[in-house]
Amino acid sequence: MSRLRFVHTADVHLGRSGRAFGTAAPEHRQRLMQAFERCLACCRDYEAQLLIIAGDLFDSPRPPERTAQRVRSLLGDLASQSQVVATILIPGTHDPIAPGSICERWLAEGLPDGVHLLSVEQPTLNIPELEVTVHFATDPGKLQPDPQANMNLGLLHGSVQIPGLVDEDEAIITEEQIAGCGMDYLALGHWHSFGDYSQQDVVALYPGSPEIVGLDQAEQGQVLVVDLDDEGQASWERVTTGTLQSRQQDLDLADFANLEELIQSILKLADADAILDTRLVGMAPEQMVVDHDRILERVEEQFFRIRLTDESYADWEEIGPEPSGLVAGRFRELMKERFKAAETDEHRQVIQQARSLGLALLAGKEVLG
Ligand SMILES: [Mn+2]
Repeated sequence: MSRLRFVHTADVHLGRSGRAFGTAAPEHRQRLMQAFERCLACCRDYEAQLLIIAGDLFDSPRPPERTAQRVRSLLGDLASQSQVVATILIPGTHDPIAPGSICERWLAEGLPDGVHLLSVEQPTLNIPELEVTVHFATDPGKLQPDPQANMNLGLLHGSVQIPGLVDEDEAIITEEQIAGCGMDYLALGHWHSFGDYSQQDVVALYPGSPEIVGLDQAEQGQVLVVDLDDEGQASWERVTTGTLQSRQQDLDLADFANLEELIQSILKLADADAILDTRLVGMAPEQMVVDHDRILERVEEQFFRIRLTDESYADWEEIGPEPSGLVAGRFRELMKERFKAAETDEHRQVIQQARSLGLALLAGKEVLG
């Protein structure tokens, strides 16, 4: 019985402009590259014979030249520094083979020994040392196993069809196509989180990105180390390659006497590797001005990235009857009317902030700066 060990990654998105990461975008690009390097280290550490990159290695068809050069030389070094016999690349949705693209250039120039970019023109590659044939297809229905090969691996970049969840117009891979593709293993790319879509005796996995690519990803970046034998038995390990961690924290404003206490409690969560999603909930103390810019200014450097969502509210009924003769009382009444007339949450929040600000001003507090 022969056995193959390979590393499967996809969706590395090197060179990403990462606008969602704001000022952390350049550091995010570095983290993506570091995760890719950890993926290569994983090939060495686990003595993998094959490295598979199932599309979107780059974030765009024309990544920064320095990024492309670095990848090329890292992949070239891999063969001499590890047991990896072949590295297999396919184009993805972000890095298609298009005029002027890096993929087109690499096809024209040729790649280092042992590095292969599959294309529609050259969709299959037999690797005699491993008795493996690898296949690329844009249409999963067109995958055809090589009967001479001991093992067949398919590489696809697209979405598995999940009724109600996946748009019809995305590249769709159906369960029937997976079940009937004749491959021993389908190396999927496109989705940024791990997913197991195996059907019958076909193992079909998304490894997810080796590092968190977007703010909505909950899992840490990882790659797959897969063992496959020639009887079609597969086992795999998910190896962490990413350093970023996504976290969520609800903060109930009723727990804080003032803005400073709220800021201090966010600072207690400080973590340079965290993408923190903070949700402000509950009832704000009457005179707390929830000034988002001021909070972010104080805390944002302590995190890789922090997001603030404000879902807090004012419990108007708890305030009770107000003396109508006083300016503050009249102000409260006016704001209450407006709050009740407001039609959107956004509007209600603006009113609530205006109310807190107004009350603080009327109480003679310093609220600006
Ligand atoms: Mn992708």
